[in-house]
Amino acid sequence: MTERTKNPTVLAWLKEMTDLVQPDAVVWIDGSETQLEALRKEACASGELHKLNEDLLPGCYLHRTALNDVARVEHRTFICTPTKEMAGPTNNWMAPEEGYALLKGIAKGSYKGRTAYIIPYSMGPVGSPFSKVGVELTDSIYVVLNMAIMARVGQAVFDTLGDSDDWVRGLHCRCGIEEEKRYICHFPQDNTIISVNSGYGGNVLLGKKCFALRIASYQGWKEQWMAEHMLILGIEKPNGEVKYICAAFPSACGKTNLAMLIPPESYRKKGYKVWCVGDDISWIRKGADGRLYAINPENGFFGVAPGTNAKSNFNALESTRKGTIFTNVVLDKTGNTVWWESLDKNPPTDAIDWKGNPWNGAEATAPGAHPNSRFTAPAQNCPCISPEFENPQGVPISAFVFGGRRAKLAPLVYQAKSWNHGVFVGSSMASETTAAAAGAVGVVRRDPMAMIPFCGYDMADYWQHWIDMGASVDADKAPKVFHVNWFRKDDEGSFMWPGFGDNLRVLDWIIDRCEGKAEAVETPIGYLPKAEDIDLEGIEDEVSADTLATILDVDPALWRTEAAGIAEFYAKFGDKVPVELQECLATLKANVG
Ligand code: OXD
Ligand code: MN
Repeated sequence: MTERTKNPTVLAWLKEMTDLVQPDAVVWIDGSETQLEALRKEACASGELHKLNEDLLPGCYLHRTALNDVARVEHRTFICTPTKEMAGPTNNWMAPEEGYALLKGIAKGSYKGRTAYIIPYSMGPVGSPFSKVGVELTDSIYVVLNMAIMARVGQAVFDTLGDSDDWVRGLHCRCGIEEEKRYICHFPQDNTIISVNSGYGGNVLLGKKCFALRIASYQGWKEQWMAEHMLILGIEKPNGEVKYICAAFPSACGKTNLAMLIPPESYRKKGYKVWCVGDDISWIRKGADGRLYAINPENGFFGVAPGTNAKSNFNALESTRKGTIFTNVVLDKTGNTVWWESLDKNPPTDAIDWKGNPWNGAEATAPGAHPNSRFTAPAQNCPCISPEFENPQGVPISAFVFGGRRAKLAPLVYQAKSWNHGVFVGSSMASETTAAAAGAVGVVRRDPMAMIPFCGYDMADYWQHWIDMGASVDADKAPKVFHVNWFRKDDEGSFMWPGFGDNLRVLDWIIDRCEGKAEAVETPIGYLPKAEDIDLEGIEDEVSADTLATILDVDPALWRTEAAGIAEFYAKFGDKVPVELQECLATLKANVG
């Protein structure tokens, strides 16, 4: 094989891995369109991909995973730190030697009869001071083609890496897609990820959750930067100034929708615009001017298809109209296009469902697309992609926003009183379960900073890292921290806030607070807007003054229960919870008394 790099650490690792998995052939991915197109053709010939209507969906493909392999598998995801304590109470842990022995045993010889693809990729623009390199070895063309959308892939990556040892090793082996032998293991001390027996996105596109969150959160802790499960959006005010927000939400809270929102008409008329920098992950560093800057390390969107439609997220839908890979959605045989639940009211009648069976949307009793079916779409397709998307220096962050689904508790928005109080707010973030997830509805699940499944080390150390990052920037330069809740419900169970594009009304107040342009009311939990400072022009019929007052209220009795819930959650971390956060909890308890 012609080697594409002279990096001795890359070559040594590839030799060790190929000796282990024993492929029939080895292909270096150079990122060229010619090579990718040849792979698409090969995958179509083997049935791994299905080419969609070139006129309606140019360059788009459909893939179906195995029926037992449709989502991330948190219970089979492990952090393999030298001790269990280092992984903390919220991660599954395996000793590194045990992890390597088990996974190498499974991987051994698993590429026999198959081709090994070597994918050099950069998370972040190639050469940016924020960016990091990974090399993924995979036996799946689907993985190669998805990685080529989600990351910057190709020869330029090896060229910038040079002889450096600062790169993340990722071995992916499809094996037999056996559920009971599926493992996703992370070795933060070795910059290594091994994933076996899956072909589903989050488990196998190793640059995404595995590297850009689990390994990178650990790297950030050691190197004084942050890897966060946050979208990044820019709000352009009528005067042309753009302010950037990073926001973290647990799943099923509309993160991709917020990242690409379309301003309400009254805001559009005034000249507001929203720019999407990223919908899932932020890497954050201190800039030369002492402010915090963020990049989106990804190059595409791996979004959930069902629920995406022209009303909920026009920009996401537009992003999927070319160069996109769809996974586990419905194939409309008539037009050779795709469909998913809630795309529109016209499900195809002559179709194939995600399982590969004939499906008639007019009569079907079961969904045609898997609820976790996905699109992998290039970020550059997004009509509101930020002009700063490729900026190697990132964008300056004015505010961090945390959120969750709370039917009665959290007000529409509140501001933390300080950076450390903001860390407390993020650490106690929670969502109530919806009918979309298995199990009881309305159960409070804590998901600090939306990082529970993605933090590569002890979460209490991670909170301390947040506190330390805040201390490293001057107080007047630190982003302000907020909490939002789009999901307050009335006594009949109806949502009280319209959400979607109207969430800009709340983000607008947030930006005004950051600029010192809006006043606030001090409450036991933080600063709340004055009702008159939330602009309701155009939605006065939907959100009455009484409704707004209700979703801006703070009920001490509910917050007493919440404080007890936070204390119970913190108890899991023993005496590792930073004293600053314990103090915030004590203050909250005293305030709601
Ligand atoms: C995702 C997730 O797919 O957070 O982005 O699960
Ligand atoms: Mn995510």
